[in-house]
Amino acid sequence: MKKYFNPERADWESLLSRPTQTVDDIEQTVQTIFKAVREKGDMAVREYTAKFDGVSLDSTLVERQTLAAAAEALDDSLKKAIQKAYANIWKFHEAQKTKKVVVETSQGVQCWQEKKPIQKVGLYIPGGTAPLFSTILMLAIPAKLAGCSEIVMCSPPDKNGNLPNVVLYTAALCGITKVFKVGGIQAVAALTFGTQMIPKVFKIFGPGNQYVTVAKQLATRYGVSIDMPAGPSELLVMADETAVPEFIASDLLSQAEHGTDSQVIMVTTSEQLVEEVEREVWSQLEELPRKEIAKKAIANSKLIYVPTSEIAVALINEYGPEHYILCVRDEEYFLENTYNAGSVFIGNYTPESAGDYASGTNHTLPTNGYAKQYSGVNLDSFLKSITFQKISEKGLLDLGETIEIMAEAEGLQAHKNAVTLRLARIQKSIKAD
Ligand code: HSO
Ligand code: ZN
Repeated sequence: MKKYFNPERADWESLLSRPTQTVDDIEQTVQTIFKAVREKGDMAVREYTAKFDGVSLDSTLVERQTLAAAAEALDDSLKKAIQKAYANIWKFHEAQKTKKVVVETSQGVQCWQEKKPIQKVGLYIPGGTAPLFSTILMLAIPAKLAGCSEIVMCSPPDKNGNLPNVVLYTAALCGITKVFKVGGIQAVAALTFGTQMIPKVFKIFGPGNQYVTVAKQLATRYGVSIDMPAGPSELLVMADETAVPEFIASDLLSQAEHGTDSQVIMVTTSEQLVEEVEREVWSQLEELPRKEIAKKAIANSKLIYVPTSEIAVALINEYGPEHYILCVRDEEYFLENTYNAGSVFIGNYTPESAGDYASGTNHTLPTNGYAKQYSGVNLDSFLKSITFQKISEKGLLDLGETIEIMAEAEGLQAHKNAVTLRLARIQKSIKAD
């Protein structure tokens, strides 16, 4: 672990920098696959599935019976856990519904704003050694609550052409009916253009490796939007002498085990904690099944001592962590003054794992400093706000001149006419009465 004691401000930028990822070589591959899927549809999707996932599939669609049967293959304890997480995530996201905003801005001028669902959404769930089925809950539940009418899920098949039962069970529980055994760039391309089997969607959600990330970026050039630019997992723990070193170490390792490129940082105002946490990390690491992965991330991790809370908060705001754990006496000070973080976990008994799985908040969050301008996935990610207005004759009589003057000043005569013609008719009918 790298240790820093009261680093100079001038060094913060390099201290907090994330490793840059090279995308140039990936982009060429992504372009080729997009072109093939656009031109040949499912045939290309199946070809790339054979090439990258090593399995030839007649159909990429998971049959309804297969979805329904997955429940039988799972332990009751796992199903109960998923259901409990489901209930909490549902509750928290349901509470994010807002009422429509109705305002009469001036007499006879009614304006309102109402949210409508994005009709078609695509959810990407990565595969690999440990598929994160919890992400299905995080994406499908708000999609359902928002009222999206087509929710399509894509996830890469294993060598036998299957998806794990827990993935199928969770998808079925969330009411996803179209699940495709397609992963990687070809999945994102299929969701972007649509194939004979896979519907084209309006927005694509979900994490993925570098290939998926670049593919999602390319999708935006074809008019499909995406949840956010994704990057490796991050955690920043802010701790003072009230923090428990073992707990901090366990939290740092929980993110480190995601991948060798995970970013974990502790900022502390207690010099002593630096040594204590380091010792704990190495001892807990030895026991982890994924220690080889975690070790690499831990080797790049940083333990930073700063003398005051003011300096700590400035540093945290400059970094903008995806996950932010706060184990300090003066919680209020940090909560009030931290502006840049994806999701905040407060107190010694709030591990980040709670938000990753089951407390109710979403775990799809901005990384790479995007917490400065992006929110994590939430109910609004699946909605659009539409504005409406209805103006009465009286309303236009009152507002018309304002519009005419402004249109004239912008040199847009047709805009002005659209008002003038109507005002003339209203005035004529007043005279006739
Ligand atoms: N911490 C991950 C989400 C996750 N963790 C899923 C476990 N399963 C990114 O926020
Ligand atoms: Zn996690």
